[in-house]
Amino acid sequence: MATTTRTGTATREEYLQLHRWMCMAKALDDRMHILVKQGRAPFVGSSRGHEGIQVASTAALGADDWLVPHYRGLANSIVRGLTMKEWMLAVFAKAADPLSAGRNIPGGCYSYHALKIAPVSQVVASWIPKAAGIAYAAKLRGEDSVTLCTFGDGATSSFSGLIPASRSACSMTSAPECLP
Ligand SMILES: Cc1ncc(C[n+]2csc(CCOP(=O)(O)OP(=O)(O)O)c2C)c(N)n1
Repeated sequence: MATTTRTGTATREEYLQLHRWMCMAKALDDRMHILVKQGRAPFVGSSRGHEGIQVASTAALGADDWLVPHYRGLANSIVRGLTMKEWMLAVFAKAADPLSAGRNIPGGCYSYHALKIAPVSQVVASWIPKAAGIAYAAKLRGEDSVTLCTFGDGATSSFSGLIPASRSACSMTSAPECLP
């Protein structure tokens, strides 16, 4: 769903949908914390407190755009179409898990090609050059798409070189990458 924050241009139903996505992410994240405390899930890369910005930024994408999210990007993925059931199939490492067929770190590392969610990594900032590459590939193919890449503030400092390199790659090539 492409939407906008300008007053009067989104419908009531669109605003409600944004709220539903935020509530869904919060509920799923809360459940992950419970499962980890119970020893039933090994890990949670919590998205707590990020729901608003993740939902708002991802809702502005269209179906042809790519998402290259932070490992805390559960709400980003929910807006792209990830369901609670699919997430839990990954958490419990089931073969039907569409993210990685039960083979990846649940709650941290995954990808979902059909939803245009590029592989998520725990290696801080490592996905930023990947996003620049996806954006550049789209430009070379003449596609009218953008790539949304998200990360934490820590990724902007100690591990960098990657961000300036990705930014200058995008500016030199005019690749349509969005680094919020
Ligand atoms: C290259 C690398 N160095 C160190 C770590 C260990 N580590 C995991 S999370 C994290 C903090 C990252 O901070 P930030 O980018 O702000 O994201 P946050 O998790 O706080 O949302 C660190 C240093 C890592 N995963 N990858």
